[in-house]
Amino acid sequence: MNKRMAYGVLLTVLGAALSVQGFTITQVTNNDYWDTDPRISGSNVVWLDNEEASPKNINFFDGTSTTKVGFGLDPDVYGSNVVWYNRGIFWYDGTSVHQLADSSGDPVRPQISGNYIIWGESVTPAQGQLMLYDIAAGTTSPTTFADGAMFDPVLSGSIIVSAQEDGKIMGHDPSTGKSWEIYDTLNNSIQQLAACGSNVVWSDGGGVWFYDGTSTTYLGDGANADVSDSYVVWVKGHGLYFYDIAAGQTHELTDLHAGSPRISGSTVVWSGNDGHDPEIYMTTIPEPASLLLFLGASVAILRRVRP
Ligand SMILES: [Ca+2]
Ligand SMILES: [Ca+2]
Repeated sequence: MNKRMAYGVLLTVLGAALSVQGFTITQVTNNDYWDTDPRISGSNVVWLDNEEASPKNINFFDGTSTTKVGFGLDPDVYGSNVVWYNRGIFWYDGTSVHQLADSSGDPVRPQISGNYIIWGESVTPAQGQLMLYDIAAGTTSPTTFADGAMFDPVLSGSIIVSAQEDGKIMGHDPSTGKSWEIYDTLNNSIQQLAACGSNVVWSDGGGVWFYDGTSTTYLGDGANADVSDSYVVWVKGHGLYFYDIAAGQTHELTDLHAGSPRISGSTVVWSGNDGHDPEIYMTTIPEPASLLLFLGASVAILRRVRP
């Protein structure tokens, strides 16, 4: 490689690095009614709309087209599976809809990930009961794994992560029945827990905290955080922020009245106001860490060809 070629490589990489600031944002919806509560799995997105007053439509976007799969609240998505609440718990398996629970247990907030669907039931009003549907086995059973009331249980892969009232964040593997302490926050006001692999985020009512399996980082003011294997996203004021875990850096993604961000890998979805009503937006965060590695390699090439 001659010197001119080496400079060419370097300039190309700098151009790519500069474009990191410019996100390509896709507007998934464009209408006159409210589109809210997005959830994402890969590039598949679900959300609610209030085109009809009530119940709300459950929309499923597969990256190309949108299908209305049901009516209700609290949608969640995993691959082409969708779950939601509508005086019971419903599951769309990509082809057909199944009812997993009726209204008798007062079920709430279904979630799906890996082999499981979970939801809460307030059979005993003082303490919620977590229910578990095993997709492979086709069975539903109550699951209890931690002392004290559980808050915001979430599914991460096939692991249930929840906060206890004493501030401990616990993990539970339904396939083995084993439970363990992930991290003791020493804080009894944990809200809005989210988890992905060994990454856990939560809000304490004032700001956003991130635990990577080893150490804890306070990310600053904000709420409604979500985490993937590479990034944390959250809302602060009217803006949407993300934290690049590998780089240890925080960036603003958009300041356009964004809310309810969710992330899968490096793809972020949120509900933002278009000036009239909320729409669903998504973007993929560029990968500055890998670009920097590439830039480092190019600088090394440049040094080598200098006399
Ligand atoms: Ca609109
Ligand atoms: Ca809309």
